[in-house]
Amino acid sequence: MIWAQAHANLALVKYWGKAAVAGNQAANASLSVTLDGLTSVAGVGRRPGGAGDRVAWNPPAPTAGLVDFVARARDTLEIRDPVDVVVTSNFPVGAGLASSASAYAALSWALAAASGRSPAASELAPLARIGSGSACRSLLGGFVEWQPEGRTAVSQIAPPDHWPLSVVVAVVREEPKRTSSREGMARTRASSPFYRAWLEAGPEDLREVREAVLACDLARLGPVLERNALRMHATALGADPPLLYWEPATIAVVRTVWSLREKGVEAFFSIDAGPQVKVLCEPAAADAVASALSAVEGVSRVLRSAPGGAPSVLHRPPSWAVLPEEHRVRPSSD
Ligand code: 2P0
Repeated sequence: MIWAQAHANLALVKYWGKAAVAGNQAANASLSVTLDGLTSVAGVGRRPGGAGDRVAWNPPAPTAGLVDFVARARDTLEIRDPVDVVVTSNFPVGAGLASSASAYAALSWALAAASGRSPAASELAPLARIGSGSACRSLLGGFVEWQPEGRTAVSQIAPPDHWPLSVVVAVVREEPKRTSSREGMARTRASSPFYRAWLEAGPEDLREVREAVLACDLARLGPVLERNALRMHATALGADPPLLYWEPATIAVVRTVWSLREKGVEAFFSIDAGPQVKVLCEPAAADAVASALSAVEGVSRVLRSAPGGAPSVLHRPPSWAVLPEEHRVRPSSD
């Protein structure tokens, strides 16, 4: 098996809407930070003479999309042998923590390595996007911009050590979300009267966030971060039927962040297509933020992260990887 890992990413400016469903082409530009510690691992093994691809997603998740993706990827990368594929993550899957982004970035990376290639992130991006649009941003470390087609698709605007931010994630629901991002985006585009305004407001948010990131200016980034996330959810709430990704604890965490700021703690939130709340702060404030979020009723756990690096090939899967029996690494095999 060839193993690769990739990290999740948090969009500071959200991708919400597609110009084209085929290949998950974004309708709007987005900007993310790759998150160290929220990691997916993919293993790919070629099986010359095998009857067909075999895929496993641990913890178990629907694999139909994964099977189609592997077939497309083998075609693109000219891998003629059937493959064994296993994908696993060290955080809740399908719950609005960008698990599909890290999973498809890791899998694209592992498949490219299995094909004997080492393409640049921008070359691999169209493939990773087929699995999950936001996966193309996880092909790079640090702060990453994804421009809609016609311009350079993904590019790093700053490396991970440019700004050692802390990202504290309040997990309020571990189960998979009720409506996928894919369905949510399609419904929003088709039925929300606010969708056009969302797209029109995007370039200004992107410009401000890019400048704030380059200047490492949290006081400037924070208000735009919150505004962009809330506008994405407002647009989705305007869909018919409406999309409500929040739980009561989501709002309780938002209010906690606002009250921390009133007490002088510089912390700002973002929320993706799920109920979890991600809070950005300087590292010196991370302990205070984590302890305040842990105390909110309904928060099941708090994860801590920081800007992370690009995907990489691993010699063996990490010890946390939950793998089917045949892929487990036994101590004696080292
Ligand atoms: C983002 N999200 O920019 C936005 C914010 C969720 C909310 O990208 O349909 O799994 O596979 O392209 O990439 C999640 O959507 O959707 C996402 P598809 P994806 O991070």
